[in-house]
Amino acid sequence: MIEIFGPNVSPFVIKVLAAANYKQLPYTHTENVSIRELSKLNPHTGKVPVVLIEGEAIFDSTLILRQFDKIKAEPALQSEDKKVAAKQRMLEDWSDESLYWYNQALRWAPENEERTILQNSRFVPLFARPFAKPLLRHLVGKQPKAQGLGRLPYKVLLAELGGKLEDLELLLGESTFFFSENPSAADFAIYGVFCTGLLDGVTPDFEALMSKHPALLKWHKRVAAVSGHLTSQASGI
Ligand SMILES: N[C@@H](CCC(=O)N[C@@H](CS)C(=O)NCC(=O)O)C(=O)O
Repeated sequence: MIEIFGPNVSPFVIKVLAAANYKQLPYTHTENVSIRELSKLNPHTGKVPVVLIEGEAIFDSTLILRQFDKIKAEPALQSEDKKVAAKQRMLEDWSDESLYWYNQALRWAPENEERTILQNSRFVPLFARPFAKPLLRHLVGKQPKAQGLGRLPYKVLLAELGGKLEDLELLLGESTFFFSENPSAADFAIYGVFCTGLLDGVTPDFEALMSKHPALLKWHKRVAAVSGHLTSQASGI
């Protein structure tokens, strides 16, 4: 039994759900997890997603996907070709540890912050809703500034993110998925970030940047199709 915890607005939760769907693993999904529940489920990082597999808690989307492959080998979430698999792992990590922060910096920039807070308020318990704004700013909003990208002037941030999308389009080239004809953990990681960027009209500038990359939009639809995942709900397209 696989139990997935974490909200659909998190790129890492989307990554895990999409991968589970692609592998046709049966699971349950609980979107709302209180901070108290989360600290019990995942005392190590206190982050989502966290997944219970036969009662054992696994945290971090990368480790979760690796576990999925152990439970069910096919279809695999990385290539059989070792060199291709190495590139896929690098790209997955870059998406999780770098691309994610461009998106977070964008979401929490003054230009988008109100919409981000509105989108996230539903995860704040009712009794704390009046304090949703300072609470979310404190818990999540300050992170991109601590990481660094949140300190870039908005225009510079947009230009840099635009450059990353151009690079991704070049890396994808004529291939169906990144470095392969089959999707891997790298595709699901980037897919998660794009879904969040395109969700609920929170970051219209991300949508504008994406519209300049029809090949990436087509790829995004391909990943949505193979994972049967959230096509209308989270992909925003
Ligand atoms: N490397 C982790 C990152 C998980 C992560 O940063 N999750 C965010 C939500 S998108 C979170 O839980 N943030 C709350 C916090 O940092 O306390 C993964 O791949 O699962």
